[in-house]
Amino acid sequence: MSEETQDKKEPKNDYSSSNIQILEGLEAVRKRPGMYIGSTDLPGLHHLVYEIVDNSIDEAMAGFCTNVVCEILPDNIISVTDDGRGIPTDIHPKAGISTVEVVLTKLHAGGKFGDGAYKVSGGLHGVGVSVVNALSSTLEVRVHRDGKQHYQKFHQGKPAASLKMVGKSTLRGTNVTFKADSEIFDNLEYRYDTLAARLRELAFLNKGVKITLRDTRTSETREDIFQYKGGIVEFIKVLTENKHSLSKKTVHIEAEKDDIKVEVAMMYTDTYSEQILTYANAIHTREGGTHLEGYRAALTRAINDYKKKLGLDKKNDFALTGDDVREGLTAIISILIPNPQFEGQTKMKLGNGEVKGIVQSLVFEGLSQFFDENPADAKKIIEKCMDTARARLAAKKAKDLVRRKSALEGGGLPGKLADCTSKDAEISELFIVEGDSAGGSAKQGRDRNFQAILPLKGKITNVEKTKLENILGDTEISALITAIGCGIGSDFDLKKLRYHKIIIMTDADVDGAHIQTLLLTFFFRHMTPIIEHGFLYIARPPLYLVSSGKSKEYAYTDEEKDKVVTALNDKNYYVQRYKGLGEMNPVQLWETTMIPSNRVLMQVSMDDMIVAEKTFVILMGDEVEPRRKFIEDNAQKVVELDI
Ligand code: 1YM
Repeated sequence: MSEETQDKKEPKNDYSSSNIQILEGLEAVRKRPGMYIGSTDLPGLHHLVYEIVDNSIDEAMAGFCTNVVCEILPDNIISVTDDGRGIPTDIHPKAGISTVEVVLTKLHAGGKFGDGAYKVSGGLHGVGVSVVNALSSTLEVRVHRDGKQHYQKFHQGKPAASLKMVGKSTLRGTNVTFKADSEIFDNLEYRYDTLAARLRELAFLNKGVKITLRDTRTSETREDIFQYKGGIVEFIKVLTENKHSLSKKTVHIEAEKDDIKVEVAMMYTDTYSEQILTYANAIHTREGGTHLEGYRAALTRAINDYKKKLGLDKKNDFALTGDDVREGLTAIISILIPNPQFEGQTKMKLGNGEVKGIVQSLVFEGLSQFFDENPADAKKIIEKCMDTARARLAAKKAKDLVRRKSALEGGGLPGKLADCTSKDAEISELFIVEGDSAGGSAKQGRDRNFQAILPLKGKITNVEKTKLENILGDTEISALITAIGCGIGSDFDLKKLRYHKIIIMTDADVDGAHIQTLLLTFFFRHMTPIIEHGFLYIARPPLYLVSSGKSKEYAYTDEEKDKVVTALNDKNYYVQRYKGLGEMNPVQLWETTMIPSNRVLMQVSMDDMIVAEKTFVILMGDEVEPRRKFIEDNAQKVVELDI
């Protein structure tokens, strides 16, 4: 190792106030908050917390901080504390105010910009704490540094007074406490699980850093501590927990080239899906990008090369494709790059062109080395990939060409689909209805201008246990794929989506719940973007009809039914419990479950990909014990479905 690289690894306090560039004021942020934090709904609100936490994580990555505590206090006040160096308190030579005030009031102020170092974590847009300050009704900062404690308070981003020394301190670090401004955000109610998912992810990506999340909004304090000494290798362990791993060892590659740091951890399991999570500067690049491209290319090449090396090429004369080498793969790719460029529809795709080649060569070297050093594991991996390839080739031969045309290439629409007249996807809705009889009612009851009905007969294939090629053999699933219009697998194209609301409508009984889960598993595994974009919904048909004399009222929950009955104040009432959709006539189904002005729809979301992935593996995979435990733990929540 050269002197120079050693120098870089050693944490060094090289801060000098004059490094900070001052850009513009904060008025712009309050005028157009969406430009800076994406939105002013819940994701935007949570983004404020991530911006502050990112500062602490940057400090941890620089080697000066090991503890980050994030608290949700009563009244939805957020407090973030770290044990880093503390934001510098001296007077900034150019601005004539304290550096703390510069950091909190000037856009893009920060020693890390423009000086060649990484902005290691960075948020959705990496906008900085001044944006949080601008969008907070009050924000307080406390800095413990050089034996002193400093304090400053702000309102809507403007200092109430200048930074003051308020006492001595034996501590070191920064605390920021803020309340988001209700003039900007409609809803200030933070979701614990949303914050927990992101903080846990940050803890995996920044190995060793201890991140505590605490919620004291209610008398029952909730707390989680996230700390992973093994970093993304531990992340892989968690992701593959309920699956059968193919090898003992997790592949782990860590390397650097041209100032770009690349870390990869990966493991094969005997499942049929792939799960590759990619990050650039700790931002989850959901749409992939150049790092993913480089990784994929390296993986295919390294595996084919090693197959050749084992002499397996002569016997089986076929090359493994990208799909062959990714089946059953769980992988995390995390890169650090000085100037990340985010592109794509949601700015979640890494665009830096130079990254592809760098990731490709580093991963290729790392993988080849792993195979050489772990020949037993390597052999298992190659054999698994060759099995996949054989299955693919066999399926290809056997595949019914006609079905392929209709399911994959968008031929005619399925016969049992009652399509809507509108061709405008934005207003069109597809109801996936359990059973032909309910399907019939839905067809009669619907508004055919914008509502399409697809009845499903019985249960669809459990896709968790089935290869894609075989899934297409399920006529119900291929009708669904054709109706939706986007194709599937590598052909999937969201632009071809025919309905912006896809609504699952099943009976409120055990079978209905099962069909719902099978459908959710299918969408999660094979049409993830539909869920990510919020196009998937679950209809909530009423559970009861309470009638008394001429009055009829529907109730969607037990509590609602009790309320209705109490409100009636009449002994002569009758409660009908709907067991299935089929018990409702077309008008009732329309009035209660389909008419937009009256119906209850639950939007399917996946805040936490990791929890979602795990839940589907547990519910639909082949391990019985975790499923039993899950159902036991969650029985309370599904009791309503089981009557
Ligand atoms: C709860 C939020 O902001 N911690 C934090 C911020 C900084 C430092 C340490 C820091 C950085 C540097 C030098 C440097 C920041 N400093 C700046 C700036 N926690 C939180 N902890 N000394 C201290 O990067 O060189 C911006 S952030 F610009 F002043 F250096």
